[in-house]
Amino acid sequence: MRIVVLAGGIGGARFLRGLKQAAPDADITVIGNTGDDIHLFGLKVCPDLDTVMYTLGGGINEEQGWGREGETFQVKAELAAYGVGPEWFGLGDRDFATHIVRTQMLGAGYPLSAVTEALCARWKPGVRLLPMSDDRVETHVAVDVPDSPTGERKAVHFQEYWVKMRASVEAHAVVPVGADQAKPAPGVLEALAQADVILFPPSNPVVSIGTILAVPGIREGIADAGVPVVGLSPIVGDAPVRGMADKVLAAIGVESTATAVAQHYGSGLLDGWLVDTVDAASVAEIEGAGIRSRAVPLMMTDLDATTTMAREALALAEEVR
Ligand code: GDP
Ligand code: FO1
Ligand code: CA
Repeated sequence: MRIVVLAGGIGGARFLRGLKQAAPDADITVIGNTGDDIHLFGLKVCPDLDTVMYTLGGGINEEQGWGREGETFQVKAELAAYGVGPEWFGLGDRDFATHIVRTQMLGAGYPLSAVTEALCARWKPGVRLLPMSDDRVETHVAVDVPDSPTGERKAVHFQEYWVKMRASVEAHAVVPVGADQAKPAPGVLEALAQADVILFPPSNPVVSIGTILAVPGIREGIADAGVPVVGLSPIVGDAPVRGMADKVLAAIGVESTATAVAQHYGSGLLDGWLVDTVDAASVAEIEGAGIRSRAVPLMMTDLDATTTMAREALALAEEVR
């Protein structure tokens, strides 16, 4: 079976661990979000690709969910001693090596997809990890300029909004800058066309899956595949399980409920949608919107629970096939 998964960082990566257990013989292609990518200290950092690669390859900091295990921060301290920031983004010494190799290869002319394949040769994630695009896409967030008498707004990089500001102020708009001009990376449309099932893990609907869908051709590729498309809600009991997804959902006028997110994707895109058992009352409304729905436990507390979630997603795909 060929499975294609659209993934952000932590939610996507953790789900993929369960999916690999649930379908050990499947051929899994991951289309990763690159809208979170940022250039720092002259290096290209791809947080979501790295989170998937490290999580599936056994190098992730488990508690944090991003970055390397056993990390140290000597380079960061030395940079700070030179007064070189930003200090709000924690790049560790081990992680730095990944960004150095990536940047060196990009400088030599390799596209991001080839670089990602090369990095994965070390980590062996057990899936084919493709960036959504080889072209630069950067998510920016429109926020108020503090204390502006004229109500001015400015755009900040997604990482500045998420990590530095901790999404503490209202997001007026979320814009995947460059997405409209971006092309799907080599292999992306081919994987969709050959897929037997397409899954949306419990990733951020706006800045992870929404960004991937903003690359022209990907949404069409999913629809044209003509196979079951099943998602799992990242919203449980009217709040994100982790992180501040509610802030970016509000920016696009979507409530933080499992139902609203399903309706946002819509029956034109989604065939099935899993909600958590605490949201069982939403199933009828989601089905009313033309999307088959089931309520099952959706907390990725351990590998067994996550594997069961992946099995439920594959079972729902068979039901709607
Ligand atoms: P990011 O790029 O690191 O933010 O990761 P993703 O976009 O892949 O996933 C983020 C989303 O995962 C958040 O909106 C969380 O609500 C969701 N999430 C994290 N852990 C769980 C979980 O155990 N269950 C569910 N249903 N969602 C989760
Ligand atoms: N997230 C943070 O909250 N603080 C950090 O200092 C931070 C550093 C960082 C370094 C490398 C990397 O791959 C990811 C990192 N993240 C950090 C996570 C990253 O910002 C994620 O993209 C967002 O948390 C949401 O997707
Ligand atoms: Ca992300």
